[in-house]
Amino acid sequence: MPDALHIGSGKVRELYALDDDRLLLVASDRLSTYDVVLPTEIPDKGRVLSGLSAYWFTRTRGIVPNHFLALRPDGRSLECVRLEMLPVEFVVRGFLAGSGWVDYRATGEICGHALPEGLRESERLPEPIVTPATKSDSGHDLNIAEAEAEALCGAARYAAAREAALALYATAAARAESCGIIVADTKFEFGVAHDGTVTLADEALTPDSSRFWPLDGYAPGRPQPSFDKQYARDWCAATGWDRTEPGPELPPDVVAGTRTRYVEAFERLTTVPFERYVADPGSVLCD
Ligand code: Q0Z
Repeated sequence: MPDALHIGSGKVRELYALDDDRLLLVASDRLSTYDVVLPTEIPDKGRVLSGLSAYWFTRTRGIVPNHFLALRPDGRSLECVRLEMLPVEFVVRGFLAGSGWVDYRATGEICGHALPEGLRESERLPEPIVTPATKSDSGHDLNIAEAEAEALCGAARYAAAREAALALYATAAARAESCGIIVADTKFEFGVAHDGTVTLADEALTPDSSRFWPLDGYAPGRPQPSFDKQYARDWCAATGWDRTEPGPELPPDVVAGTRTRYVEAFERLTTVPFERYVADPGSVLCD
């Protein structure tokens, strides 16, 4: 990236400054499971995630403004508006999974949302809820109460982001379900533009920022397989790996199976053949 200054690294993404007002988000082909980045890459994973994010950004502009400016010809880099980020992640949960299930089993609620008794693991919630989280020092997400998130963001900004998150989830989850994919939960990040507008940022509605489950075979009362990562995760678990660094190298068939599932999610959601996207990344955009 000769023309850009590297300003941050995520587990599987890199962030560059293009100038004072614009950033470049680059999605690598790295895969993280059980919080460990595996030594083997999944070819095209970064393109799948960038293409999906760009697809959702152009289709949800009418719900909330977002930071997306352009998709680069490599299909894995997004130019975006530099914002002042809100210090809170907006997790929307439509189903009971992950830390939501853990908290519900322990306390009967999630982030202060009282829920009916007797819900089963992976069950659809009566209605989607927002469960804000902050990044703890260890790098893990820490669920917080909505009142706490409101204090961290400011009440007006919190309300705007919260409403946008719920509306985005409703639109995207309905679309995904019609494509055979359950969006069990998803994480949004928002920032504030120069003029004060609360703006959707980061990646949106990708398999890395969401829990995607196959609708086919969905049954509450047990954990659901991840639409995209399950092959790799199952294979890692079967090796007896203790989930500490370094993770195991994936064999070629597991790499290929995992890639196929990422590409399948992309094609089901966007209806764009992945090969067309590679040749012309603009094919996922609208307007
Ligand atoms: C996103 C992250 C990544 C490491 C900062 N539009 C924006 N304006 C200002 N800041 C950000 C954004 Cl998206 C921003 N992150 C998350 C992404 C690598 C960290 F690719 N951090």
